[in-house]
Amino acid sequence: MKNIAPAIFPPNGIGDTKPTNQAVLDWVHEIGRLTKPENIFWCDGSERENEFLIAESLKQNVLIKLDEKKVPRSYLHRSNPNDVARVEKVTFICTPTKVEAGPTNNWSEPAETYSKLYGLLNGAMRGRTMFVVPYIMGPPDSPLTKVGFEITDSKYVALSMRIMTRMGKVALNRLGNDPKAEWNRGVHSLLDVDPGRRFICHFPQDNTIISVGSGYGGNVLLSKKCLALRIGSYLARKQGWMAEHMLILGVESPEGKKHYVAAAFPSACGKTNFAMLIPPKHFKGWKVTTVGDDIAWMEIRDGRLFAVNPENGYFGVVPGTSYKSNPNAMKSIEHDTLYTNVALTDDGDVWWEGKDGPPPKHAIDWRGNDWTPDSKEKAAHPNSRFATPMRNNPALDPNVEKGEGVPISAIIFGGRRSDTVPLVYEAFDWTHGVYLGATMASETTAAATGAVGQVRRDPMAMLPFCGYNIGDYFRHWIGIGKRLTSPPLIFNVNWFRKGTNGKFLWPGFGENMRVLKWVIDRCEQNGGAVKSPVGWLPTPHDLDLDGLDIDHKCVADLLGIDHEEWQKELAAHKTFFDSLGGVVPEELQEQREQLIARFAE
Ligand code: GTP
Ligand code: SPV
Ligand code: MN
Repeated sequence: MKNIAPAIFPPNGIGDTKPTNQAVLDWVHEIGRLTKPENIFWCDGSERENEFLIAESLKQNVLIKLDEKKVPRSYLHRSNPNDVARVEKVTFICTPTKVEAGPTNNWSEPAETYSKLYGLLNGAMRGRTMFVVPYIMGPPDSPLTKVGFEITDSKYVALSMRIMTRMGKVALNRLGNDPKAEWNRGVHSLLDVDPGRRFICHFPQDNTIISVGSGYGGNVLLSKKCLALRIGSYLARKQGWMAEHMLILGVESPEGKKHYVAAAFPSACGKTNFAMLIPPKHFKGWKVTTVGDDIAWMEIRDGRLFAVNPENGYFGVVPGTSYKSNPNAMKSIEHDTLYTNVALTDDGDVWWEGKDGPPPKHAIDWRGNDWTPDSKEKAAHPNSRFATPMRNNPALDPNVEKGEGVPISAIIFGGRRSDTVPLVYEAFDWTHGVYLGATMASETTAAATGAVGQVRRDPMAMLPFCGYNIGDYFRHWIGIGKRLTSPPLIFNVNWFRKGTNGKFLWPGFGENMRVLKWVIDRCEQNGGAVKSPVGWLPTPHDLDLDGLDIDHKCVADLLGIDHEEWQKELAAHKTFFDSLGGVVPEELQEQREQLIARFAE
């Protein structure tokens, strides 16, 4: 069989920074004996190492260099067309009992799963280089920060990890020499990128992840969904903190008053865009800054919730990104960016559906085929992504490296709902807020394989990422609220409500500042609202809509609560809770009854 990842042979001084921690060395040698690589490459995160890996990747066609003037120091990678998104049906939580994984996860028995995976890994790296990637998640001096090691036979993974995490020596320093120190073991092999031999398995009790048969994003950058969310959420519950699928942004008023907000939207539902928002002209003097665009790790201090972004870069959705929709993202990806599955123009630039300007007359599509505007296929895959270091973001928050994190004033939940759910409303209290999160739903997107556009419940946007029993996860949320003396206010938003013409009612993107402003007003106790069965609702007058070209009817539709639609929604909440088979905490069942009662009033 063809070797899809041939070994590379670094000169002296590259790839030879061995860790000194004996536990790490023992584990690497164990995986080496199993996978039988040609050689071992110990990553240190240096510039020289990066240049060498890029040069070798170009030779092996793992990367294509983009035009140096158009997109400096940037590259295109094409993944296998059978391998373009997360695959939830082959993602497993391998806890000793099925109950620990709970009703929303695929479960498989740990010993059997290790044995199956070790079988697949046996000799899997023959003729390949095994990269050992040390990394930390979180700022170097944060109490929340975790150390991980990812073993991989993919150069694309090694290069992406350098962007997405703080990688190399910084991790070796943080780990030190204690053989009992806590660190995550991640093993990844492309195998032969066969969907039939693709598994992403998590062993929370062993702080271990094994991923085989994929070379794509969330399946293989084990720091991200696997460690920071699935294993992270498991550790968070055990250790009393939170690991959430949330962006973190800072919002500063013209008077200099600053709040931080965290928001959980499901995959490809607007976190990156919201985190990089540029306020419209009318909001002169207001400033929004990005702490993180995908993951928040939060802990309680002085009765408040503090958050850090464990990541070092953004792995963002490309299609739809333009100077009109998200200028900060566009500036972030103008240079030093690793693109996956976008189109390549004849002059060495990248292109995608929704980019500014006219489409190119000819391009090479994400599969590597000729493409013209008349082609039936999309030029860029709908889940094509950029990986770019967060330091590229012109709106990066100054406190992003702060070890203690930033204090969170509000938590926002939101999904992609064409009907039923209003633009914004506020929970009556923390437990009601947990109910909003627990019952949120969203239309599925291209971020995971499977049907797109189907409404499914996605509690706290964590359905694919909660590494343990969802009932215990809800209990953990309720428990956190009890420990907070100044809890964040909790909101729900929906940028995606549609009118009878099938068009979005709300302009979204930068205009979401208008909703964010109301959220901040509520935090400052000076925003108006009316009581509705679902929560505190702004009236059209409570939202600052000055300078926005939107008619009254649209605003009324956006804020409307249609009782018929909500009767269906209430039934869907019940169906969802029932489907979880008795794990839902009593507090949330009570919330559901209170909601029904409010509708009956
Ligand atoms: P993951 O990285 O998958 O977790 O996704 P994300 O939540 O960061 O999603 P992202 O911000 O990349 O948005 C994905 C899609 O939603 C893109 O196609 C955007 O154009 C679209 N989108 C984002 N914000 C808005 C908005 O306010 N309104 C509308 N209509 N679409 C939006
Ligand atoms: C998501 O799907 O929520 C992502 C992209 O953030 S991936 O890292 O591929 O999972
Ligand atoms: Mn995500």
